[in-house]
Amino acid sequence: MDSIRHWMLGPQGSAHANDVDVLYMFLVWLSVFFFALIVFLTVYFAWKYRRTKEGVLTPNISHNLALELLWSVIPLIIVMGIFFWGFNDYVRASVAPNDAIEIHVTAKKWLWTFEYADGTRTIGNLHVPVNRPVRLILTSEDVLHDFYIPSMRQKNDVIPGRFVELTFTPTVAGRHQVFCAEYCGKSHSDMMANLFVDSPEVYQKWLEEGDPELQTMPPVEVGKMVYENKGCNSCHSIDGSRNTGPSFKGLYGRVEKFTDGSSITVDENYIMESINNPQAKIVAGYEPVMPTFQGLLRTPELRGIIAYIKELK
Ligand code: HEC
Ligand SMILES: [Cu+2]
Repeated sequence: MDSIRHWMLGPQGSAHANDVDVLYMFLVWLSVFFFALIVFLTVYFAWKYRRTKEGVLTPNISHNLALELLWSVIPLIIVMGIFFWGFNDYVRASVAPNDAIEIHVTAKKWLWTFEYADGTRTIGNLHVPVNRPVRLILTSEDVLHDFYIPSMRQKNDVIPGRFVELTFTPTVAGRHQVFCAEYCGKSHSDMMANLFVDSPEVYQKWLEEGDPELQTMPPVEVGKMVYENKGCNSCHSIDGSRNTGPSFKGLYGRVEKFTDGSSITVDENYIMESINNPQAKIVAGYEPVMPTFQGLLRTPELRGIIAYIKELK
């Protein structure tokens, strides 16, 4: 029986997966039972009430109140039972507990982006710790998508202009597959992501240090990613044009004047300070509006953005 379940539904990975499977398999076996019963009765009655002799008619049975009540009331009870059972499971599988880890998910043709409370942002790889409830808050930047993790028994349409939720408590460590389950254009079938269920230690290390690729990627590329993904690009240009903040072009090595009249030759430490404590020195002619990124950028990311700024001569 269990191998049939496994064959139909795949491995279980979340706390509520077994509830889903038990109800699903109940429906399957109930359907098998009624299918067999109805086929059997159809064949049996066809045989029993077949025409025997020319001119002999089957007695005309038009009505049987007891029978009709029986075959209406029994299915009614079964269907009501299924409704309450399913509704109860649905509510329990849809409501996230208060201590759930919140992660924002953005769908865009044809990528899944994940954003954590600490500002960590990843594309295509979702990391969560094992045995902790997770609450995903999903939206789409373009068309309808559908976030589907078969092993977690969770799936929800992702709708542009709206937030939807999806919650689960992963119980099985390892890699799980995420699919887009709503046709969304040419590369819909490639719109996949990995869900990594980590031990609490591995998860914490990942949160602090990020993907291993971050360590091996050339710093300038990491920096470009930081510039585009962490919002620096909304205030700083890279082509010399003035924005809310000064352009990064030619910044490194330039003599910068500050509102208090002092000045400095821009080096690594000044860039680092500007990121972690932007209010320490305010560039003359600009407003002190830059938010601090203290704790939001990891060491390789800091190294990366500095390398990137140095490249923009
Ligand atoms: C909301 C707008 C805003 C965002 C977002 C922002 N900055 Fe700034 N930044 C400014 C402003 C305004 C200044 C100039 C005033 C000052 O010195 O604080 C500045 C100054 C700087 C300086 C010093 C520039 C100079 O000419 O001396 C650096 C370096 C810098 N930002 C880096 C970054 C990095 C890296 C990011 C992204 C991780 C970032 N900023 C995000 C607004 C922003
Ligand atoms: Cu999609």
